[in-house]
Formats: sequence, structure tokens, C-alpha cells
Amino acid sequence: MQGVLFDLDGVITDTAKFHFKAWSRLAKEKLGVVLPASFESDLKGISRIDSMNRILKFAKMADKYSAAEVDAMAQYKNDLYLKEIGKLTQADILPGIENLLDELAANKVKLSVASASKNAPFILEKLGLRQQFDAIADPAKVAHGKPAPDIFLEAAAKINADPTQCVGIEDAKAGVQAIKAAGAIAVGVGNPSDLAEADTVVSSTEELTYSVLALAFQK
Ligand code: G16
Ligand code: MG
Repeated sequence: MQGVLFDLDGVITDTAKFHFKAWSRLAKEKLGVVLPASFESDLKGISRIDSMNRILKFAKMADKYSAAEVDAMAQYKNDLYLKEIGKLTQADILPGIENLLDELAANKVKLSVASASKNAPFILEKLGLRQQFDAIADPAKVAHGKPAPDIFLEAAAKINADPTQCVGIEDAKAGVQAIKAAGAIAVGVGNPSDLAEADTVVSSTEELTYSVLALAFQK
């Protein structure tokens, strides 16, 4: 196992609730619609602009706005979101993650972030974890979002690792598909029926240990 490629939202910290709060406010204020609760999980791992387009489709306003107007709405959502994540601290790191990062570093495994979020460096800084990672893949530099493999391939390349020698960790179905498409070993966090394509599934981040990842890798 040369490297571990981490999803951020749902694996390192839970930002989905803040994304949902910001999207809900945008949808209400600018589009006059209430987003159903299912959008919180449906938008996991989906890029900002793709999320915006899904919301416009839900509001039946897909063709109503120009590209510049859609961008401005996505920017408004991001401003709301930034206010929320500005409050993150070390206490918001999901259980077991700090221990896992220490164990991996002690075993000389390189650590890279494969998040769809352009805010990943800021979030890691707020959590006090920025220095623990060897690299953060830039989602602005990849052509296709999850479930395409691009962000995981970029995350592996940034630590000079062969993707087939890496384990990827994801909480979203599209993310697990992206890991598999990149040729890496997929460890899912969550419900096994949602993440059936993963090589190994654990129910919570607390169960993520070096030995669980090493076993998944050897499978
Ligand atoms: C995260 C979230 C998505 C969000 C995306 C882009 O993905 O799960 O809901 O839309 O990032 O975020 P931003 O607007 O901050 O660029 P991941 O890949 O970390 O699970
Ligand atoms: Mg995620």
C-alpha cells in the first residue's frame, strides 16, 4: 500500500449538513423552492456546478438562467457555505481519523486528498490537519467529477503513487465508483447496500484503522 486517497466530506469531517443548509437557503431565496431532505445525501461528492444544475432541474428552472446567472447563484451559495465552515475546529474531525492518519504516517504510507471540494485546503486548515497530508488534488484541474476516476488519479499522481497500489476511502456511491474506475482498492464508509461496489465497507470512520486498510489492500 503506497498511498491512501481520502475523500473529505463524510470521511474526514461532515460538511454535507453545511452544504445542504446553504443550498436550501439559496433555493428558497432565489428560486422559491424548498429542497427535500434527500438532497443532503444526493449531492454528496457532486461538484458545486453540478449540484447547482440539479437544484435548477428540481425547481423546473433548468433553462431559465444564463450561465453567468447560474455562476452567480453558485457563488452566493459558496459565500453562505464559507460562513459555516469558518467555524470548524479540530473537534469536528470524524471519530478515528486522527488516529488513522498517525498510524498511516508511522507505516510510511503517503496521504492524499481526493475531494470534489474547492474548499478542501481551507477546511483542512480549520481542522488543523493540513500538515498531515502529503498532497491535495485540485478539483479545478480535473475534467470530470466523480464517478469519473479523474480526481483519484490526480490524488495518486500528486504523491507519485501507482493508483493500483493505493486504497481510496469514500462515503458516497459515486465516490466508490470513481475509486474503482481509477484502479484503486475501495473502502466504503456507510451502508453496505449503498456502497456494494466497494472492496470493503465499514459502518463508521471509527472502524478505519491501518490494519483494516492493509487487509482490504491484500484481499
Ligand atoms: C464535496 C461535497 C459536495 C460538494 C462538493 C464541492 O465533495 O460532498 O456536496 O458539492 O464537495 O464542494 P465545493 O462547493 O466546496 O467546491 P467530497 O468529494 O469532499 O465528498
Ligand atoms: Mg464524501
